[in-house]
Amino acid sequence: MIVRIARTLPLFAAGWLLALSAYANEAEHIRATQAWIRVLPGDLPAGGYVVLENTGDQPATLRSASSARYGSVMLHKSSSEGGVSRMAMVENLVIPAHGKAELAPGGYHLMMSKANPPVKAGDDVKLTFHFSDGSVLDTDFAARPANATDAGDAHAH
Ligand SMILES: [Cu+2]
Repeated sequence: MIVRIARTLPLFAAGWLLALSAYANEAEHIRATQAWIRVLPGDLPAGGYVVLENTGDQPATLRSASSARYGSVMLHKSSSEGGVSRMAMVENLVIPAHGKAELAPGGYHLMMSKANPPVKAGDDVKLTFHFSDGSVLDTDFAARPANATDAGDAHAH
């Protein structure tokens, strides 16, 4: 009996650890590129844009983002209906296996406000993405001026 328990327990523990590590790794498979922020004048919220690429065999679900620099970071989606543009909060953004999700002007974006200290064009701002399994991914965003339409040369490597 003792022998049987001794043999079973390590196997059980190993299987449990394997399952846990296979599960808690959404962020490991995500590559963030072309990360930039459009800084608007005054207290207007800034838009955050990035391409999230999933190199894994499982979909990854982005739940939220945060930053030490901004008091508030929200995941939004813009849409336009009959010439009227709207924004809605997004609970989840799924990045398909071997696919990507693009956060770009006019679509999904991060909406960031309450910057402290204020963010100006040329700054690098760290944001953290939070995935549904609790894993996180830190990404540096290049702050660009209000008239910018893409990541520019700053993070085009
Ligand atoms: Cu928004």
